[in-house]
Order: sequence, then structure tokens, then C-alpha cells
Amino acid sequence: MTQFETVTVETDLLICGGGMAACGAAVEASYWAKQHGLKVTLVDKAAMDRSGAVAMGLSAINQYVDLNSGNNTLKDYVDYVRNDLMGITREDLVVSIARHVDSTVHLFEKWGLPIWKDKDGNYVHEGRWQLMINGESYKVIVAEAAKNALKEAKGEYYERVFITHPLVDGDKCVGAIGFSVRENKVYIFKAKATLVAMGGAVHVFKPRSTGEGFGRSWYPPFNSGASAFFTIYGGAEMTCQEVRFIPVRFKDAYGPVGAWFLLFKAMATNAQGGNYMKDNAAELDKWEPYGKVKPAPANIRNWLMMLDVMDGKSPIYMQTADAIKKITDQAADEKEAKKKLKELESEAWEDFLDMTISQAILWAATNVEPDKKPSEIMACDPYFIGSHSGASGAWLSGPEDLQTSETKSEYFWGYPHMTTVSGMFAAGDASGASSHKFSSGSHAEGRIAAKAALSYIVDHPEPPKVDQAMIDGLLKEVLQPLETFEKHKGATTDPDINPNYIRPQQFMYRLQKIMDEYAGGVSSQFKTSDKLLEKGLELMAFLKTDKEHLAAENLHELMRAWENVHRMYQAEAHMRSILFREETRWPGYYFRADKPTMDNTNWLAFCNCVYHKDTGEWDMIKRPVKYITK
Ligand code: SFD
Ligand code: AMP
Repeated sequence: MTQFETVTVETDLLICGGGMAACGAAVEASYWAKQHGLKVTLVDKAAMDRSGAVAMGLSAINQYVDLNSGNNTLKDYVDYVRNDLMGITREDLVVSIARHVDSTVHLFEKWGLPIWKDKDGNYVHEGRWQLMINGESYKVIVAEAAKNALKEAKGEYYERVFITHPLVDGDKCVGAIGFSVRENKVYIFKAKATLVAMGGAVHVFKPRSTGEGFGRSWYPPFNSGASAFFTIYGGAEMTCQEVRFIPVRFKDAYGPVGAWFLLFKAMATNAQGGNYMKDNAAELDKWEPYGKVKPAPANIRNWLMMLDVMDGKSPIYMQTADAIKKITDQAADEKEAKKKLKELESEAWEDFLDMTISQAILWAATNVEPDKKPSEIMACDPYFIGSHSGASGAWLSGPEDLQTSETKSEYFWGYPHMTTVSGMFAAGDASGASSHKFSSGSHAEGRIAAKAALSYIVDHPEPPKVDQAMIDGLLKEVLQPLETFEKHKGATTDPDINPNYIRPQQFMYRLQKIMDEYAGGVSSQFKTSDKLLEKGLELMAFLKTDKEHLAAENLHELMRAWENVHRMYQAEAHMRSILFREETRWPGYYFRADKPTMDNTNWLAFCNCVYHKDTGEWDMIKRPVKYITK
């Protein structure tokens, strides 16, 4: 067996992840750490410059509240988020982020991010809350600021170190364990407070892409449920684990649609040219009071489209040519129309090149000229992303000043954005029930949570108690797949087929098959039921026993092994939560065939859960939805 060096790192604040939330956390924590003489350490499984969802860049900043303009209020934003999530949202957390997000956007601009400006020097809005950016290098710019801040505060960052488990002492988080994906090193991070910001999860469900395209999905393949596992396994209460996100995207390469819908005012139609948003409008009555809000909730937009798909009216098309024609028709003369067309053409290509390069390649490869013919769109596979139009994540304490006499006992237990585990904070996709924070809001939430974590450390200066027996047990468990492979690899001539072990890829295929067929994936047209879920959970229990037989040939495959263990826990929390919520609330995300309607009397409530790692049991908890706005 290969020898591993054990590296122990002692720090005050540990930031797990290097994405938008983690970079925000690094900047803010470094500022406060300097004042208090504290140490901040950040750990990313990849290289911060290009890690996480923003790796390829983005073409828009989706949360900018623009409070200074006086056009929008915090209540406007909360109304938008609450309606989009069909009433299920923690308004205190949404406000906590929304009141700070504009300053984060101004920091991005100061650090060099080009935000589009009109001729009067004002930001160009994609929609009410969204700003257009030249964002190919978005993540590089944000990561550079985070690294500079850490260096200045004598903090540290570790890249290509994969976090597997939290370290827990009683009801307190005291750090994390992980391994290098490049060298034979295992890392023990001992910390007084830990901030979880390792993104959401993809490939829990079978993707639409197959064969050579496998791995192409909307959500980045590198975010594989580490945040969910970390918080679940650490004993934190989780929320909205049923609230997956299914975006509608350009088909096969998953290009963004926001610019087409909002900026270019394009319409989507079925194959016969029918406008499903209008033709299926009668359906909206069933989902009142959210069915008829403006803009229609993302899942409802999906649902009206899915009704046409189920009626055999696909392909569904984004009518790009019509949208372009409508804009160029407004030109004063032919010359101006030509100029406008050129502008629109380059904006449309940049929209893809900034964040989904593969869509530009697919358009080029299939001779698409957006001003001449429409392009297919479709609903993607389900993802777990608490920062977008999903809501899954840890259940957090809200800030005290945002509580009402009614919410305080439910939503406040100390430090803002701390989980129910002492010293464990969460932000971005890792935190639940505060959707629509996107890249900018995740960065802002990272800053808020980091500041709170630093004040927690100042109040709890005692060194973390880390039990050596726990570390020894985890070290063995983390490296076990390498040992299993070494021990048994000679038993067969094909290393993929072996009675003594299962390789991570096969494990993932099995997980995806269970989720796809029993929990409402693509091939079940996002439909499930109590009976399907019960059967799925039965099969999941078998998969869980095979976790002990995972085998890894090298460090890369060891990472794959743990990624899939993380996904499995996310999957189980998801199935249990759908089963617990006895209604259908987000028909365009998943549909419970045995409970096909929304039940506001019983289920305008949060569905939370807690995992007990010693017994393997889950508590399912219903928590009240209480609004702070009138
Ligand atoms: O429009 C470990 N998002 C968009 N936001 C916008 O503001 N504008 C857009 O234009 C957006 N578009 C978009 C978006 C997302 C995606 C996937 C696409 C397009 C294709 C949303 C934002 O990207 C999202 O809200 C934030 O990035 C969330 O921030 P955060 O920090 O929660 O997640 P992250 O940035 O993905 O970072 C995760 C980090 O964790 C690391 N990591 N590190 C150590 N150990 C492990 N085990 C780890 N597992 C993961 C990652 O490496 C990464 O550093 S639009 O099309 O919707
Ligand atoms: P997307 O590219 O779909 O992620 O969208 C970017 C932003 O625009 C997100 O804030 C979406 O919620 C919003 N958006 C996209 N399409 C629509 C639409 N048809 N109506 C209202 N908002 C939309």
C-alpha cells in the first residue's frame, strides 16, 4: 500500500471551497482576521481561478438589487423570490443577502470586471435584477481578489485538495479532513470555525448527455454534493432538500436562455408555432396564488412547456429569428438595421462564449444562424443548487435584526448564516431556502457568513478539540478504496469487472439509474410517487452497502469515489424529502403523481431533515414558513 504523508494544518477559520461564496468569504474574513490577529485558510478541490460554476465565466450578474436608484426595494426582491419558490422561502436570509449584494457587485467592478454600460454610463440591465457583463474572466478576477486578500492577511489557500468529511466534536464542527488529488498527502484541518462553500450537486440524476457527451451538463461536473454531504454528515439540519432546479436551456450544449428571454424579448414556441405560455395559461389557476404572478415562477414556466412536450408538440424552439427581426425592424433605415443586426449577432455569440462555450461550438458545428432559424430548447436534468432557482441547503440562523417577534424563535439561534452545528457556517449553494442569490449573492453571503464566523471565533477562542481516534478512523476510511483496488485488482483480467469491488463510475451509474427511474428524472418526465420513492429508497439501501466496496486505482479515482458517496447522501435526502412533502408544489421541477395538487393548508411549510450518522437514521421535520415582510 502506498504511503501517505499526513499534513496537519491549524487555523482559526477554515473555508471549504474556492468558488463565489468562498472567494467572498476569503476577502471579508481576511479583513477581520487582520484586525484580530487570526488565521484564515481556504481549501479548494481545484484551482480557484477556474473552479466551480463560474469556471467558464458568466454573461450576466443575476442579482443586483440596485437599491440606490430608488427603483427597487428589498421587499420587491423578497416578493420576487418568494413567488418564484411558490411561497417557500426564508425571507430573513433573502433580505440579509439582498441588502449587501450591490456592494459586492461594485467590488467586482473595482477589481476589473467589465459591466456593460449604456451611453449615459448606466449599467445595462438584462432584466430587472440582472446586469450584462463581459464575463469570460469573471472567476479569475474574483479569485485574484480573494488570493490577494488572503496573502495580505497572512492566510493560506490550498488548491487541489479534496475535502471529504467534517471533523466534529460533540455538537461542534472543529475542521475537516481531505486529500490532495495530485500528491500522496492527507490533510487534517483543525479550525475554530468552518465555512462550507463547496457548491451544489450534479450527476445525482442521469444526465441527458450520453456517450461522448457524458459529463456535459448545465451544472459543472466538479460540484458533486460535497457541501450537502459535509453538512448532512456533520449533523446539521437541512432544508428544502426536495427543491431541485431544472433549468430550461438550449438543447444539448446547455447554453443560457436568460439573455434571449429578457434582453432580446424572444418567444419560445412548440413545433407548431404555438405559444405554450399563452395556450396553457388555464393551467395557472391550479397553482394559485403563485401561478399568475409576474414574472411566472421558473418551475411554472417549465411546467407549461412540459405540458406541450407531454402532448407530443416538441421540439420546443426559441424563436431567435423573430426576436432579432422585431428589434431590427425598429431601425430608422436599412443601414441602421444592418448595424443593429451585427450588434445583436455579436451579443448573442458572446452570451455563449462568456459562459457556455460548447453552445457556441454546437451552433457553429450545426450551421445555426440565429437570425435565420430558431434553436431547440429543453428542460435539463435536475440539479441541486440553492443559489439559483432551487433552494436545497443547510438550515441557517438568520441575522437577529431581521427577525420579527414571530420568526425569532424559529429562525434565529446566534450567529448569522451559521448552521445548527456550532461553528459550522454555510453560504452560496451550501445554504438553503434563500434562492436567487446567484454569483453575486453567493459572494455576498460568503462575506456575511465569514464576518459572522470571525465574531464566533473571537467569542470562542478555545482551540478545537480533535479526537485522534476519530482522525485515525477517518484516515482509514478515506483511503480504503485505494487499498481495496490494490488488494483485489488481480482477481480478473478486466479491472472494471471484479466480484470484490465496485468502481466509482459504475457506482454513479447505479445511483443515477435509481434517481432517474424512481425519483423523477428525465426519462420519467420528472414524475414520481410515494410507491416509486419507497422502492427507490429500498434500492438505495443496497447501493449504500456497496459504498464499503468502492475501489480506486489512483488519486483521481479516489476523488471520484468520494464524489459519488457525497452524491448518494444528497440523493437520499432528496428522496426522503419528496416523500415527506405530501403534495406537488413545483410541478415543473418534480410531480408527485399520487399527490398531484398543491396543499397550502398543510404544506406551506419547510421540509427539513437531520441525519444521525451513528444510527444511519433520518429525522424529517416540518418547520413553519413565516414571512418578515407584510
Ligand atoms: O444565468 C470543493 N449562475 C449564474 N449566476 C449569475 O450571477 N449569472 C449567471 O449568468 C449565472 N448563470 C449560471 C450560473 C451557474 C451555472 C452552473 C451556469 C450558469 C452554467 C449561478 C452561479 O454560478 C452560482 O450561484 C454561484 O457560483 C454559487 O457559488 P458557490 O460558491 O456556492 O459555488 P461555486 O462557485 O460553484 O463554487 C464551489 C466551489 O467548491 C469547490 N469544491 N472544494 C473542496 N473539496 C470538495 N470536495 C469540493 N467540492 C467542490 C469547487 O471547486 C468550487 O471552488 S445562468 O445561466 O443561470
Ligand atoms: P437563465 O439564463 O435562465 O439562468 O436566466 C437568467 C436570469 O433571468 C435568472 O434570474 C432567471 O430567473 C431569469 N429569467 C430567465 N428566463 C426568464 C423568463 N422567461 N422570465 C423571467 N425571468 C427569466
